[in-house]
Amino acid sequence: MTDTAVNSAEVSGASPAHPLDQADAQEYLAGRQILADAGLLTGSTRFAYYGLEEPPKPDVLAHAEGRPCDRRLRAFLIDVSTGESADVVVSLTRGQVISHKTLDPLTDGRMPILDQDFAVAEEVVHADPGWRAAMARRGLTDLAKIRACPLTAGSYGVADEQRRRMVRVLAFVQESESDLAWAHPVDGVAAYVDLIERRVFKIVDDLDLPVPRESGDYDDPAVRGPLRTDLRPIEITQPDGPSFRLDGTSLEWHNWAMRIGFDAREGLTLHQISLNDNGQRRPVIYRASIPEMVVPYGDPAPTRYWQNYFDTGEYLVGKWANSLELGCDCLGEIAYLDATVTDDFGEPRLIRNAICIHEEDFGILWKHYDIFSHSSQSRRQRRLVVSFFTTVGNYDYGFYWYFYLDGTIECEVKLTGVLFTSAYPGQGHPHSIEVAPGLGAPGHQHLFSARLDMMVDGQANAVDEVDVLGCPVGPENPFGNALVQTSTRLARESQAGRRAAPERGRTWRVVNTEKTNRLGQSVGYTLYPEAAPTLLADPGSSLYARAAFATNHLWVTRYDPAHRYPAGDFVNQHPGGAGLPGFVAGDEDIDGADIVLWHTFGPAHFPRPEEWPVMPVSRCGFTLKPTSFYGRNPTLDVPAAAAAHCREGGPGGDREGDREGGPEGGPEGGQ
Ligand SMILES: [Cu+2]
Repeated sequence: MTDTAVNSAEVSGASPAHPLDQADAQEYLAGRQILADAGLLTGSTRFAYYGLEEPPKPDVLAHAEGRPCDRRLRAFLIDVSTGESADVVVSLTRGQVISHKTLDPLTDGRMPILDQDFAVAEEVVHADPGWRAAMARRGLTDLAKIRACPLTAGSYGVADEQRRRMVRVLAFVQESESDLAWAHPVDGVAAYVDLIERRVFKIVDDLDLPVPRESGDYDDPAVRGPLRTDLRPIEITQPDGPSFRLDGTSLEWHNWAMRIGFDAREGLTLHQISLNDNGQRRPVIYRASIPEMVVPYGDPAPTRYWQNYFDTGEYLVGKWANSLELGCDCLGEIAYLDATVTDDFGEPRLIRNAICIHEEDFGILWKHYDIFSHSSQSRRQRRLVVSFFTTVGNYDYGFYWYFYLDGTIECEVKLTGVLFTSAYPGQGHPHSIEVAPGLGAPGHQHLFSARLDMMVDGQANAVDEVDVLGCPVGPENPFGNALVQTSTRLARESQAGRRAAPERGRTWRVVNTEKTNRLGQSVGYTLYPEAAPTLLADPGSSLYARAAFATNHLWVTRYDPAHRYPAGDFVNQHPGGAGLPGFVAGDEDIDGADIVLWHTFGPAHFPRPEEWPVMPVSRCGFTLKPTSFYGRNPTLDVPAAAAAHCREGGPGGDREGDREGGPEGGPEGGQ
């Protein structure tokens, strides 16, 4: 095992190599200086977000032909003494502020949670006599043992809430430094904190259930028991090194090429994903990311009905990315990329080893024993993995993108960490599951939105909804066995808000309207959804308007550089209606256009006791497969594994001379 970490701070110099490269520390500082020179930074200014303002797609594509791109940064600035907020873009190239928009929080929403809000919320509730009295009534007087969790407030049309930058605070008891506070929720008390006035303006003290006692300290021998001793080592070795090549942020592996980006809000971003097809570079996706997720909880209790966290738009998942450890988080021949984000003051902070890149054996690619020729052939699949992990409060999310030898792309989110808990109200409670004595875990959903800026063999793309149907008995189908595949073009944005239909095997095919394969079929890539429920909250609920993106599995929009976030730019306390409903309001033509797919996925999660006190990884995601993109199986050129017995083949099988010196003939073998 070797750690071949590439330090992005070292590779990026004064001018970045590519317009999509992450902003580096020097650039953040230079942008900060421009903001300061423009008089936009005072002692009470904080950066709620600071990141690269990517050039629009036409500019990036023109850059490949030598046209330079303006290098820009976007900053969300908030004055924490007044709450005044502004969305500002600076040009590093021109050394000036390009745009400055002051937000109206009642209609535009508010800035995401700041780092300092965690400390402020705890300080404020600890100092509040009403909250202390509520704790004391429950026998909790040692404030040092009470953790306060600042939770985004949502928007419920309450005037006294709308006018404030606020969080709602739930409390947990942490008995000792290593104790898992989530095991001891102080249920029934919610403090509403005004983050600008720095005070509690309301306390909801609703019910009095005992604080669950059982320890959740999963690393405590008294809780976990003795460690298993029968797990023998598994080591992954690639004696000749991995088959990918990382040059700065440009990544190549077998026929795949792409650029790796990272953003404080979205986390990992993938750009200009393409395939080499016999020397021809064929684009597939211009940009792929997961720019939003929401976790709505389903407990209607007065102290919980508002629990629905937009982890990306409200907390910024990229900012909370983990530094990954070789041998623990990532196994094998790993390359890492660092990420640079900034703190509340716009000062750069390096997250070492934020992005993990490696390749994996993935079992059988294809296999056949032929009963007539007696040829026996088998090839092994492998995949390139690009991933990062982030921690948002109690939950940890791993975002994994997989690229396979046969052109398949997969996105998988790994959900782990600790369940959000409540005191369990008693047997038969319909909205939560008892996961430890007296400890409840409310049912909830995790709804992710993937933004897939498609470019299948060029920019003239369209989406067909493809269903599979059985046919009734009739003159053309006398025995009732007929199957048909139906294909319906989603020609306008208003027709492209769609839901999965597992009973029809529904998929969505992105086709190029100008190019065909050797069989005359439109070249395409098919999106295979997992078809978990869309947003289950009532259509009349506040959340339904705020998370409108999650009410469909699919949306298709015409490319617009301003359409980046499916729940809008400023999600925190936004009253609703931003993002996708607005993007499709113009009902643009999307047939043969430059289009973006937005795909909602993720589970409805009623926890199991086996997910307590720390949750084994649960997975969700989606798959994209080439469909008529090629004219036949594109992996016939993958050589058999190197082991001699893998190369034997039957009488009509393995042919001499085909096995040496192939570009993908890396050592591989075994099961
Ligand atoms: Cu969950």
